Amino acid sequence: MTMTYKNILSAKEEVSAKSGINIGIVTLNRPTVLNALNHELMEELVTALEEFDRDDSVRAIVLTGSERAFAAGADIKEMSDETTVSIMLKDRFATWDRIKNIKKPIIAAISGYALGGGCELTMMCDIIIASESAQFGQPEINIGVIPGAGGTQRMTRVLGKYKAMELILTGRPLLAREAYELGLVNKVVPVELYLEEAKAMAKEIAGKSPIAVRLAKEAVLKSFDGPLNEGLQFERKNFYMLFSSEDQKEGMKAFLEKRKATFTGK
Ligand code: DAK
Repeated sequence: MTMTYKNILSAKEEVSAKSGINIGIVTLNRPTVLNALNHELMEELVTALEEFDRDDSVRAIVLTGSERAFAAGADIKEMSDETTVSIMLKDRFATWDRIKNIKKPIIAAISGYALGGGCELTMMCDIIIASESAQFGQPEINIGVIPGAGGTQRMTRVLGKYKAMELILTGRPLLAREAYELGLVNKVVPVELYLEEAKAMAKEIAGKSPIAVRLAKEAVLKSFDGPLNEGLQFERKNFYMLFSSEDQKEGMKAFLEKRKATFTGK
């Protein structure tokens, strides 16, 4: 059963008629504040993502906002009166950390503002499709703080030290084309198409072996964690593991028999 939420929308879409295979779509929905990420929205978002992660019929997830804004950051109103002690004790990052544990691929469909926490949330996704109007930035410096939900780390890993330093110290956003050239987004498409493009990518991935997709995502993310050799060993272990799946047998057999594979996720 799909739950109803106050600050987000959550829906499933079938990959093809009667396939029984779905993609999940989560839409941030606080339009009056440009989808500012308050705690209630983040709790709902994580609940919806975890629900899709548990649902065997869902093979990939699209995360999106509105045409005007994916999210203009964490909710500044909610944060403004916090003190060091109060913000530490609330431990709101625990909610954000749960997104790291989502095993299915998350494709971000971004239009308009993806700023501050909105940019950090985008960078927690696995693939990023942007509309021509998208802009990505970490403007926290303008309100006297720094990125807190991973921006200094994830942006630096993608853009390198100098570009990340410039963006984080000036607060200036990157426009979609520039973000594409620098490798922060996978694809830039006209505004009318960004959501469709992200759904198409999700549906393409949904046709693959879910067990191989899961282990591939895990292995790619592992490359951010530590030394190359450790990552290579981790990748190899996942590769070996797939040879005990039925999907590996079916995938290779189908190739040799020149037919399309039918994956069951076993
Ligand atoms: N928070 C709260 N309200 C926001 C908001 C935000 N981040 N961004 C926009 N709004 C509200 C505006 O106040 C306005 O509300 P009303 O005045 O109509 O009541 C409404 O959305 C429309 O915004 P504007 O009138 O400003 O619209 P414009 O088109 O003129 O400007 C803008 C759009 C995106 C350039 C501007 O709104 C803007 O600069 N927004 C703030 C961007 C920003 O500084 N973002 C970074 C926030 S700091 C954490 C996790 C994450 C974070 C921190 C902690 N924990 C788990 C503890 C992350 C921190 C951040 O993201």
